[in-house]
Amino acid sequence: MSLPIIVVGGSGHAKVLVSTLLLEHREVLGFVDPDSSLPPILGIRRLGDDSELFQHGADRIRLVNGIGSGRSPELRKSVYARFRERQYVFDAVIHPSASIAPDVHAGEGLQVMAGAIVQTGVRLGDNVIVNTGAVVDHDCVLSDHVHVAPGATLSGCVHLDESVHVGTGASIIQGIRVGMGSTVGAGAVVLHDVLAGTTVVGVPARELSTNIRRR
Ligand code: JB3
Repeated sequence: MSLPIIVVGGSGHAKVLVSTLLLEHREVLGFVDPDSSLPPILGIRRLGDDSELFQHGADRIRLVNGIGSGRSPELRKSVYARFRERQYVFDAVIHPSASIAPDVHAGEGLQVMAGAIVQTGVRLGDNVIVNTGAVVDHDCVLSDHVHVAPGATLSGCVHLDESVHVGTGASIIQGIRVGMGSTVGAGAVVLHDVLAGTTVVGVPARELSTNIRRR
């Protein structure tokens, strides 16, 4: 039997998740968010801030990470780490219209939104988002805390290191590696490997900035 859920965060990303959870007839107790002005989400109310969570034992509830990676990818990762340290478990949220090959290996707290496709041989780390209508083709590797935004396409054998953000509608050709913490801008077409800590934009994608010092 599945345990009731509390969603961490109460804005846009949380709304999409709550919508899917309700579609799947999951019991959602509420959401926690420091912003007390937030209205209910599809009838699901704010319970309080994160301290409210600790009223519920880690063995009694499951969490869903409702923080996207829009403004700060680090926030989503730090919220995940903070609650995992205290033994809370994050449930997966998979929209029923998503297509996921049976041999896909997924870590904890996977989120796959409506219409997304995850092909055979793919390996997904913890706290990964494959957002609405994104395509992750065969044998890709998505490390922990990766976000593939709506409509982005990864061809076969693409490797995204930890905390990579692939922007809306971006495309990455087969066999490319994107280094840790890098960002691929919306609509970019990536034809070459991307070093860690780098932002690439455009068609074909070129480096916009990097936080890595090179000689
Ligand atoms: O593009 C799409 C389809 N979705 C975007 C998603 C991936 O990322 C979406 O449009 C947004 O760009 C973004 O969604 P998110 O994270 O819902 O956006 P934002 O409006 O920035 O909301 C973050 C929420 O996290 C706010 O309500 C904050 O108050 C809340 N928050 C910040 N720190 C926190 C904490 N909530 C909790 N529980 N704990 C915190 O420490």
